Amino acid sequence: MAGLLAGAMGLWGCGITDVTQDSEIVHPAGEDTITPIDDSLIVVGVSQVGSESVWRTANTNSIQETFTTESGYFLIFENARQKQENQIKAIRGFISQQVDYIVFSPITEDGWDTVLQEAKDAGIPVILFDRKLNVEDESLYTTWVGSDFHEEGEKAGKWLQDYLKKVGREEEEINIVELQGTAGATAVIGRTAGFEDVAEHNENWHILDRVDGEYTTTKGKEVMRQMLAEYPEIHVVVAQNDDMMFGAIDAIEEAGYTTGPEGDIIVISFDACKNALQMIADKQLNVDVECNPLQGPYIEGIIEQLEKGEKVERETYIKEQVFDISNVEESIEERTY
Ligand code: GYE
Repeated sequence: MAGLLAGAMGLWGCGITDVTQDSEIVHPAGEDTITPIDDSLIVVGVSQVGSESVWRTANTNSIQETFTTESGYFLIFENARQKQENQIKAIRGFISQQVDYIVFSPITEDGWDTVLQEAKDAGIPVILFDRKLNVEDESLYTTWVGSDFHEEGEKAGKWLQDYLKKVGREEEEINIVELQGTAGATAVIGRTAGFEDVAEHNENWHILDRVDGEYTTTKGKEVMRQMLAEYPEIHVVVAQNDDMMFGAIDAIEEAGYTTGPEGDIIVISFDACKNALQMIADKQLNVDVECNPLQGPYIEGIIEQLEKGEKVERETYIKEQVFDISNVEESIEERTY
């Protein structure tokens, strides 16, 4: 167990830790607050990507609700606010505090070798959740848990293929635009490639553009507006998360078009949060490929195994489904995020 102090001045170099409003340990700016780590608990340092989306908030909540003192954990939670340098800083902080486990979702895939070597040298196991990373030495992390993003992209493509057939449009020329999330993130790489694999087999599909919408509603709306101005005929919008989809549909409606099964533009989304599922029921959105953010219990399961000295799987994929008008009703009620 770690016997040091969480967020102690000096350990972090510049005085105030970069913590979130969601943080378990808060050090208000200017105050020399020190929260002692409880040695009897398992100390887990979590570096989260940010708070860009509904998905991310649900993911954070799941982690914070799992790693409680009642369950035997001392959680140090850091929000990197979309910056890799903040994640690296947080991980270095976890190392100097001698946490028992470093848990993080890498914002993008590259650039982790040095800091993870430092974690390895300190003997601290690294558990990745949600996104993956590229390192030369695979032993720099213990395990990963998250979604099969390539499969998610493929599911979106296959849904479109089946749908166009069903409505008798499989021979038509289909213009598609994609709104992508954070450049270099695993979810973007996988969803884009998975969709592309299906698109390749449909010669009448034309991917006109792929634009970075940063996974946010504001940016999603902005880039959708630009694409509507640039391309006279868009038949399908693929938004790589719900937040960008909300913004895109706003922009489409403001431009005088409609969306959904009875509308002008087919809209495909990812994540499947409650509001998006409701939009399927309301026939505003065609389909949503689920990405499950409730990963806290999976991470805890891995830590329990490691605590017992058991070998863990190198990768754990979470099961997910596809929602459209045919199956959405029964799932809206039980959705918690
Ligand atoms: O789809 C998006 C979030 O990495 C799976 O990041 C995650 C993605 C998710 O901000 O909403």
